[in-house]
Amino acid sequence: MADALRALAMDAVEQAKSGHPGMPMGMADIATVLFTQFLRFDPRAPDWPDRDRFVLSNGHGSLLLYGLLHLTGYADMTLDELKRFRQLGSRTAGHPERGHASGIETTTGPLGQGLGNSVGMALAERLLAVEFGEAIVDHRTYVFVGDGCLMEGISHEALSLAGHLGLNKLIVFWDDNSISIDGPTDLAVSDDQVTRFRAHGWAAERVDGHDHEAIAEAIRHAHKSNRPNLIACRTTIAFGAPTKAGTAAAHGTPLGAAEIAGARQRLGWSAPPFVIPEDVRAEWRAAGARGEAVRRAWEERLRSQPPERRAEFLRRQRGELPAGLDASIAELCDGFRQANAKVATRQASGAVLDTLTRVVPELVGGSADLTPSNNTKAKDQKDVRPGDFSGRYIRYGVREHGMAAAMNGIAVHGGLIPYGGTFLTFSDYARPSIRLSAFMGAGVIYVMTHDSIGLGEDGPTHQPVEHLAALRAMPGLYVYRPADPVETAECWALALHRRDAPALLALTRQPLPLLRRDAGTENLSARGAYVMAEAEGVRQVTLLATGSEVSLAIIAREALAKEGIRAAVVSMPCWELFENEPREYQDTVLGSAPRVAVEAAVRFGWDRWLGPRGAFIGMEGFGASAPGEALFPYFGITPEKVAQAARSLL
Ligand SMILES: Cc1ncc(C[n+]2csc(CCOP(=O)(O)OP(=O)(O)O)c2C)c(N)n1
Repeated sequence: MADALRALAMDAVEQAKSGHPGMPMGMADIATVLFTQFLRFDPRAPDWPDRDRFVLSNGHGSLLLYGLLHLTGYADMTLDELKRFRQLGSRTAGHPERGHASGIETTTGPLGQGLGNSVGMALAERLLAVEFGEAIVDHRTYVFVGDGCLMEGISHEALSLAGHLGLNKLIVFWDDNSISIDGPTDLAVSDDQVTRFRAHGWAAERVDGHDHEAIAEAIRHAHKSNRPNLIACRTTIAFGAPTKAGTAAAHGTPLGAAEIAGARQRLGWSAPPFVIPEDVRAEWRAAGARGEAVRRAWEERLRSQPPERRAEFLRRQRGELPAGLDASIAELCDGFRQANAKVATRQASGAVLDTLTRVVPELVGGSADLTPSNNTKAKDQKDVRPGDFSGRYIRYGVREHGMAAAMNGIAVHGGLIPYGGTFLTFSDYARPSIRLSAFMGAGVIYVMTHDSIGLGEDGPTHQPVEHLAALRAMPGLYVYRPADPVETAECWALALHRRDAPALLALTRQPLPLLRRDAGTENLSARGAYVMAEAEGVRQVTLLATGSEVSLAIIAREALAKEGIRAAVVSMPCWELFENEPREYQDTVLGSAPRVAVEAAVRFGWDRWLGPRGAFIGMEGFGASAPGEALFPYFGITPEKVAQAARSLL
C-alpha cells in the first residue's frame, strides 16, 4: 500500500516534469500506517466536524496527500487530477491549497506554517470540546513536518505554545531524513530535535519510519500521552530509488525514467504508471471506508444532544453569525455618541469587544503579550490555561508569528472566530501567516494597535510607517483604519461579517475626538470610504484621510471654510471595500476637485486616489522618539499643512 503512494508520486512528478518525489516516497510508510489504522476520516463526508485533522506541513510533498486522498476514495481527487499534477486549473497544485480539493485542511508550502496551524487546530478542538462536550468534539491533529519546518523560526513559537498549553492530542511526525535542498542537513543544522521538543514540554520518541509496527506502536503510545507528541521518524528520502534514495537529488526534481524503473524493480512494483493493482486499491478503499461507521455514530450522538446545543454547534459550523450582532453594534455606536467618547480607537475596540464577546460566543481572543496595550481582553473573558480550556482568551506570549499561524489553524478548524493583537509595526513578525490567512480566505481578525507616530515615546522602532501600504498591497486582506469610536464599531462589524477573508484593524494608541455624530444606524464604513463632511456648496478641494488623521482633515476643512474655500472631508476606513464599490460611487465620493490626502504613513499607494494633481501629507521616512503630540508638527502632519496643501492646489 505504501508502494502505491510511492509509485503515484514518482509517476506524477515525472509526468509534470516538476515536483518533489523524495518526501512522499520517504514518508509513505508513516502515512500508510496513520491512514489505514488511526486517522478518523470519511472521504464521503470530508468536512465532518469531528474528523481528525491531518496537516502536511512539508507541503512540497503534496503528492503524498493527493495520493492518500485519491486512494482512500475522495471523489474529487481522481486519477486524472494526479495526472494533471501542477497544471493550470487542476486540484493538484504544486503545494496543497485549501479549497482546491476536499481533505486539504490548510494551505502549506511555506515551511513551518502547517505546524503553526496545527497548534491552533489542536487548541480549537480543546476549546470546543469543553464547550460542547467530548461526545461531539473529540479528535486529534496529526502533522507531518520535515527538517525545513523544524529549522524555521516559527517552529520555535509553535512548539513552545503547544508545549505550554499541553495540547496532548497533537501528534507530529518528523521526517528525519537528514536531507534538504542543499544536501545533508548537517551542512546547516546540528540541533538535537528530540531534546529540543522535550525542552518545550513535549513527549518525544524515535522510531524507524519504515517499520510499520514501530510507527503504530508509537502512535498508540502518543494517544496515551498527556503532552503534545513528537514521533521522530528515521526515514530515507526517496525510499526505493536505486541511486537517488538518501540524497538531495531526490528532493525536488523528477527521478527520471531509469531511476523510476530501478525503483519499481526494487520495490517489486510492476504496475505501469498510474495503474494501481485492484487488490491494493481495494485495501486502500477499505481504509477509506473505516471512518463511515464512526462518523455515523457521531451523527447519532449529535442528534441526541439537547436541541439548543445542537443548533448552536451547527450554526458555528456553518460560520453563521448570531442574530443580534448588528443591533449590538448600533447600540454601541449610540453609546459612543451619547458619551461624546474621546478615546483612542484601541480603547473603543476594547469597549466593542466587551459587548461582542457576549453576543458572539465563538470569538476567541488573544494578544502577543500586549493585552493591556491592545485592549483585546474583554471584561468577561477568562484566560485559556494549560489543562483548562474553558476560557476564551489566549495568552499567546511574545510570539506574533506563532499567534497568527495558530489563528489560521483555529479559523480553518471551524467553530470559532479568532482575533489577536500586537503593535502594527510587528505585523511584520506575523506577515507570512497573515499572507496565508488572505490566501486561504481565513476570517482571522488582526487587532493591530499603536498604528502611527502617534504612539510617541517608544520611538521609530515601534512606529509603523510603511506597514499600512505593505498590508494594503496584500490581496484579500481587508485593512481597516477607523477614525473614531463609531467607525471602530462599524469596522468590527464588517470584519466579523466577512467570514471568507481576514481583516486587520489598525488602531491608535492616542485619544481621538468623536467625529461621527450622525444618528443613523447605517454602517457608513461599509462602502470603504464616504463623505464625512461635505463642502458648503460646490467642492473646491477634497481632503482624504484615514484613522487619526481624519480629525486633522476636519480641522483643516473648517480653517479653509473661514477663508471661503469649500472643502469636503472623505474618511477612508477601508480601501479594499472602497475598491469593490461601483465606479459611480467612487466618483461621487472622490469628486472632481483636486485632492489632498493625509495619513501618518508613507505615500505609497495613495496616488491611485489622489489623481495626477493631488498632494499628500504624511511620512517620508522613519519616525522619532518623542511624545506623539510633538511628532505630528515635527513631521508636518497638521491641519495647517493640510490647508496649505489644499490652497496650493486651487
Ligand atoms: C519558508 C520557506 N523557505 C524555503 C522554502 C523552499 N524549500 C522547500 S523544501 C525546502 C527544503 C526542505 O527540506 P526538508 O524539510 O528536509 O524536506 P525534504 O528534503 O526532506 O523533502 C526548502 C528550502 C519553502 N518552501 N518555505
